[in-house]
Amino acid sequence: MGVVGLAVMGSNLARNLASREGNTVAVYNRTTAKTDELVAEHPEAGFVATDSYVTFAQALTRPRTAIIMVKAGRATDAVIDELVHVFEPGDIIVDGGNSLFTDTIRREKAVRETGINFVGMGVSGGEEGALLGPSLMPGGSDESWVTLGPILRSIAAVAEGEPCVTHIGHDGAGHFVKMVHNGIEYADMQLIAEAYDLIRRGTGKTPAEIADVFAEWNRGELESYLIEITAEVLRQVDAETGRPLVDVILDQAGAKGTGAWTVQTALSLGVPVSGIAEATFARSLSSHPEQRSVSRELPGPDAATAFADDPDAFIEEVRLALYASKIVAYSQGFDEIRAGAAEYDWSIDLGEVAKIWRGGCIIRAQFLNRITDAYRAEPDLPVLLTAPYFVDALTRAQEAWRRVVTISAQTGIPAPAFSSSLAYYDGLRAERLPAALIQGQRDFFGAHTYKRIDKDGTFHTLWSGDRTEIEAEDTH
Ligand code: 2AM
Repeated sequence: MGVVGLAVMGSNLARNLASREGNTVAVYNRTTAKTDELVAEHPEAGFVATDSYVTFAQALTRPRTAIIMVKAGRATDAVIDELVHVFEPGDIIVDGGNSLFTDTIRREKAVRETGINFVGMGVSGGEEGALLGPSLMPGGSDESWVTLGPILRSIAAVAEGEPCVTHIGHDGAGHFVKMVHNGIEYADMQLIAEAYDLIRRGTGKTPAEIADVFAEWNRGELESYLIEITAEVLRQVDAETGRPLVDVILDQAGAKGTGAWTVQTALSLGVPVSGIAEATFARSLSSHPEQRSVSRELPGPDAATAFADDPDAFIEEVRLALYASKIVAYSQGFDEIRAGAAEYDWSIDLGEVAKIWRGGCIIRAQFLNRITDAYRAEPDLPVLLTAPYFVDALTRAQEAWRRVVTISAQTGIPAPAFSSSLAYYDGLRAERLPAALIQGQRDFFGAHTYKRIDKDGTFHTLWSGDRTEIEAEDTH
């Protein structure tokens, strides 16, 4: 098999492939110096270096399998164009980059015409995951999965004895699921960040002390890679200033765009992923120093520090609020996958998706087993958080969750993901929503009509006439 694109992710994935019994890996990179460097640095890998697409194709046994690991976008199209010329029907081109799923749908369709298989594959786990075992989310045809399955199983992370890879669904399904994975990751990170901020300002604890809190949490139901690394980051001391590193890092969060894709797609699908959206917007807000500097004098409560009377009790409430909000974020993310599958005609096993996220990837956590269990018990579960396990957890957490959101509002410590998750939860629970009033307003200004709770049909009130109600055509 072969790998095209030898930046860090591609190099590491190639080394991972080469380290498996029986594999010989051909490598190609546009800039040949990088290929030579990789091959020289890793003689143990036994790479076959190639310096053109023709020699790359010649080096592969058929059906040829090439994994492309280049920058998503135009570079991916450029490489596919080249490979299509040197590959033959039955060969497989895998795009392991962070491609937008609609690009993958387009590319799969175009490549299929040539008889070559195209597989868009989400790869999660960063550089280390690529080297030691990532979580893999391949889409593409059933035919390509027959060849790819064993290869991918051999290089994927292993969680509880099972490789973290499954055939997600056709064409763009793999990249879609990877996209939502990243959106959930944004939400998870934001929630952890809000918890840290509330604890720091609420208890006056130092980052190192809060690191201990997270390390402790990592032994309970919040156990996850993100909680684990949070403790590591908080414990880190800056060598230059001797201050906690977190205090010298500029507080403007970057983003590569997958969170925004998740939210944009959710908007198109009509899925309320409010936790993911708040997390994405929170990064945007942080990254506008010019707006933040002119806003610093806006009125608010005096910045209270160490306001928690009982720090340990407060920390426990924050933990519960974090857990509840996390359940909401995952529930929303799975809702988006369910809606995407319906829209694009993919058959996606949601329980399997949770399973392959247990290892290798950034959101890996024990917690994902509960999601798998929930979908095993009820594959058509309409709202993940209504599964019995999550209802139990939310029942335990909800009072604390409300108190933490209240404290956030009262003290002026922003907790957008905590509060919007709670609002979503209460929206779902509501017996009646003010959506009825919105329907009334829409009917008033645009004759958009409404339905009634007590009889079938579609109605319109003659607002500018005598305000009697008439039966109307259904125009939405
Ligand atoms: P390079 O080393 O020649 O720049 C990440 O940037 C990877 O994508 C690198 O391996 C890079 O190759 C590759 N890449 C970027 N644009 C490319 C293109 N248009 N064609 C082929 N590879 C490209």
